[in-house]
Parts: sequence; structure tokens; C-alpha cells
Amino acid sequence: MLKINNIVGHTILDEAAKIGVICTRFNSFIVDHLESGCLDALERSSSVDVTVDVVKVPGAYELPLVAKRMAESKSYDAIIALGAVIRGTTPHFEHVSNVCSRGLASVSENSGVPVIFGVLTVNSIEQAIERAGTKAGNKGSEAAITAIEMINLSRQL
Ligand code: INI
Repeated sequence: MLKINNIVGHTILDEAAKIGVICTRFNSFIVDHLESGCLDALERSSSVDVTVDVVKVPGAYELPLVAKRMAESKSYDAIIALGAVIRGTTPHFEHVSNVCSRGLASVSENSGVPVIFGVLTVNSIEQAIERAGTKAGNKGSEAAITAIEMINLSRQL
């Protein structure tokens, strides 16, 4: 006899939670839209009071360190990292995006706190604009919903 438990995190926050949102000041003309999309989605998808601490960092390279500090505080149910790394004409993009993505994944794995990757890594400003609230959606809103799903999922495991 097989007993299957399907464990899925739903995407409405209906128990108190505290969420950290870290935003880069670099490319703020894009990241401001990710931030507002994220906060709007958190508000619309919560049926209880949710505390959100919003922290600003210089650039995507600095996101992992601040995510680590916040995760180690054990005060947050999830951390959302928002930023935009836009390819230029030098290899700088590769360094910043690699450190950022690997660092955030490592913080999440080592701390057990869900760290959501809401960082655009794109080839052009046009691609960033498309993903910051225009024709390809809003990566900040998607990150908010992913955070809620991971909080609910973590609470069931
Ligand atoms: N930071 C970003 O968030 N996005 C970028 O596109 C970017 N580029 O391309 O340079 C960027 N650089 C700054 C970097 O994140 C650090 O803040 C800086 O190197 C100081 O450590």
C-alpha cells in the first residue's frame, strides 16, 4: 500500500512572518521597480500582518554578505535579494553575477533560510526594463511569491 503525501507550499501568507528584502542601489532605476513589485505582491498575497525589513546595499556583489548577516540573525523566515546586473563591454558582468548568484545560493544552503534570487542578469537595459514591470512581468513580484511559497513549504517540512 502506497501512502503519498504531496507537500506543496501555497502562495498566500496566512501566518505571521518576517521577511528581509535587500535591494541594490546600483541600477536603482530598475531595482526601484523590482522593490515596488515585490512589496506590492507581498501585500496582496498576505492575509495577516507581515513585517518587512528593507535593506539597501551598494551593488549585487554586496548582496551575499548582507543576506548572510540577516540569515545568521535567525530573525527572518525568508530573504529576498533584488538587483540588476547588466552586461557591459568588459568581463566585469561575469564576476559580479557569479559572486552574487553563488554567494546567495551558498547562504541559503548553509543557513537553511530561503534566500530568493530576484536579481536580473541581462544583456541589455532593454531586457532589464522588460523584466521590471513591463512586458516580461516583474522579477520582484515573482520573487515575493516564491518567498511565500518557500516559507509555507519550510513550515511543513
Ligand atoms: N553592480 C550591480 O548591482 N549591477 C551591475 O550591473 C554592476 N556592474 O555592471 O558593474 C555592479 N557593479 C558594482 C558591484 O556590484 C559592487 O558594488 C562594486 O564592485 C563594489 O564592490
